Amino acid sequence: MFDALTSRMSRTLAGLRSRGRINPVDLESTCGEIRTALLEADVALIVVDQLISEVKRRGLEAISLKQSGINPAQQVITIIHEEILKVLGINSRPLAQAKKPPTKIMLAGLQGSGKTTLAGKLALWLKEQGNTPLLVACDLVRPNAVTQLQIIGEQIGVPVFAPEPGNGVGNPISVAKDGLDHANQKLFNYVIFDTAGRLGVDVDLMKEARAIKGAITPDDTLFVVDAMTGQDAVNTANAFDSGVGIDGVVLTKVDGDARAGAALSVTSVIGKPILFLSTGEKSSEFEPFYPDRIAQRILGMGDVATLADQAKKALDEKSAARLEEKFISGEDFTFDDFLEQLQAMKKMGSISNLLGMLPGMPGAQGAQMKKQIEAIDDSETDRAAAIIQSMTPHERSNPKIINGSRRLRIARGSGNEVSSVNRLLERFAGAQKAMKQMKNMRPGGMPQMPGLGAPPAPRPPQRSAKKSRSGNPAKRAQEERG
Ligand SMILES: Nc1nc2c(ncn2[C@@H]2O[C@H](COP(=O)(O)OP(=O)(O)OP(=O)(O)O)[C@@H](O)[C@H]2O)c(=O)[nH]1
Ligand SMILES: [Mg+2]
Repeated sequence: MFDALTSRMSRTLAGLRSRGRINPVDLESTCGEIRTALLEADVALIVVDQLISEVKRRGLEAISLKQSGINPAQQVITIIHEEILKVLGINSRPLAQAKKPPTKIMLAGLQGSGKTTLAGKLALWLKEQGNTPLLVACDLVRPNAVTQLQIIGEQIGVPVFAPEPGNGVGNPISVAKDGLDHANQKLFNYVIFDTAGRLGVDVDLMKEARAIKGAITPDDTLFVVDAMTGQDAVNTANAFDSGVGIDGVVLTKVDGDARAGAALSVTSVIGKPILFLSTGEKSSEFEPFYPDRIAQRILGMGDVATLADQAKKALDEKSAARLEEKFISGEDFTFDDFLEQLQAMKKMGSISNLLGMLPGMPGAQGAQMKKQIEAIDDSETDRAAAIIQSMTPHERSNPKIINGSRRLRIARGSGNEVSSVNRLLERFAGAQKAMKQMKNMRPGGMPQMPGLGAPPAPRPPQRSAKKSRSGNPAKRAQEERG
């Protein structure tokens, strides 16, 4: 996510950090580098120019003031951070909540922007917080759109209101109204309306979306935009804002190699906040948008707060406490614990997404670490889980008994080669050893993020996670969580 931008920005900041003293010429060249980085990431020109002129103005002021005890280069870094935060954080706010439930949320956007996927993600996120969401299928244009939402609803365990054949077919407005009536009757506290998209902005699309909006009067109308759209994102957002009226923005597909800058400018150009990021195809790959965390990510400072949130969510408190107890009492780390960690990691999302949230490490060391982590692909996690699931409970808690014939049985049972089983056993032995060493190093201290603490992400992520926890972002995370 924002990879190219992040790496250029962190290089510029690293150069600045190494200086301490800077003069107006240095400031000028730093601003030039930032400007290029932002423009290459597709951030809208008007946004870039405004940001650069503010950084210059405030930077020059900081240089000329020469406050004793304050490092001017560091001050400029702070200014850059604040100015990026200003761009990302315009009118920042959480999702609307109606005084009188249900809260009505309408999704609008171009075809394929990720509305239906997002409807599911949003519903799951709300449900996990103890709400009772209802999904309403108002896309009657694309064949299968209703079925797609029904399948998603089934997967996440959220009811879907859809038109009965012959009832409301062809009329999304009456489906929306009926869906809302249903939510009122059955006391759902959130209703999410998925609407149809079109290839380009067109009159029919706007008319239909406006009519649905008029019928249900949403508390939040969210414009869903694909981060890969490029410069057109700003124009489309403008068209939807004047045609339908939007309250907030959701960026989807930010997991791609997208430069994403255009989408990031949307909020600045139309003055509406970004509320969520959609970061993958899985229902769990979704995050509320915290401008501060994203600004840190873009500047290569990592986003340990989001990482910690996801770890907490993935490894429920009970199992975390149980693991900690085991760890302290010196009990052996078993394959059952290992499996639980693997599953927690899976719930946290793909390795490459997690990677983007770790603070950047400069130079060759950072590049090497990144390569090692990337080598652990998600399919390997699935394979490891399948192998462990083919072991008997006795084998899982006593891995030492897994001899040659057992290895063969486990390999066959899980549809793998014996060599894969051998590799996993080796990795497991390494994890067990690492747990023992960690226990000796930090008596009574379970790593905060056990899901990341052991293989299949072997040692490098362990080190980096630890490093980042002691740094500023973690403190911030604690403060944010209260
Ligand atoms: N990688 C990635 N893919 C996504 C994301 N969100 C959605 N997709 C994929 O994008 C495609 C389109 O998603 P939909 O949710 O059907 O998009 P839509 O806006 O509802 O499309 P229409 O109903 O045709 O207007 C699907 O293949 C999704 O799996 C995301 O955050 N990351
Ligand atoms: Mg759809």
